[in-house]
Amino acid sequence: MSQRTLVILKPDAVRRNLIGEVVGRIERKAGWTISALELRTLEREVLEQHYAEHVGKPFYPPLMDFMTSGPAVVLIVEGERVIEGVRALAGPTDPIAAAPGSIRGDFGTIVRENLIHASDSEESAEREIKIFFPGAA
Ligand code: RTP
Ligand code: MG
Repeated sequence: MSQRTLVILKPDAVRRNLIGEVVGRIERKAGWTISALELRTLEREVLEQHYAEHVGKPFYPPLMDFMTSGPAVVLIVEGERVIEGVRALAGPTDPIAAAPGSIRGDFGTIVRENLIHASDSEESAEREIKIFFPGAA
């Protein structure tokens, strides 16, 4: 089942020069294609839409500060079961709980600075793609 997903390499991944490492892992999966890719400093208004479900949570204000702290890389990736697949490559939210071999497990230690976002469902993917790439409907 071909799908599309919205992926963000968070500002920690860009600061630590891990763009190639992370994009490389995605590219090496058979049959997946990057159909959009942009380096950009995310605006608060855009992130407020993206993280609407987390408004009011204690981690929301520091998350917004972190996500606007420098450039990020935003991508659309397409391919077979790519939604579940990129989340499997990323590993669980907490990098210490993430297995070595996963992106978060290999490179992260801090829950907030966990390197990557990937849509968690088809509905989320379509919603998030519209937020970050309004022209890619
Ligand atoms: P994501 O949406 O980024 O793929 O991550 P997720 O589903 O694994 O995690 P979620 O619960 O949706 O949280 C979104 C992002 O907020 C930061 N976070 N900080 N307790 C904390 O300090 C905390 N909890 C979450 C992380 O950057 C997480 O990816
Ligand atoms: Mg999430």
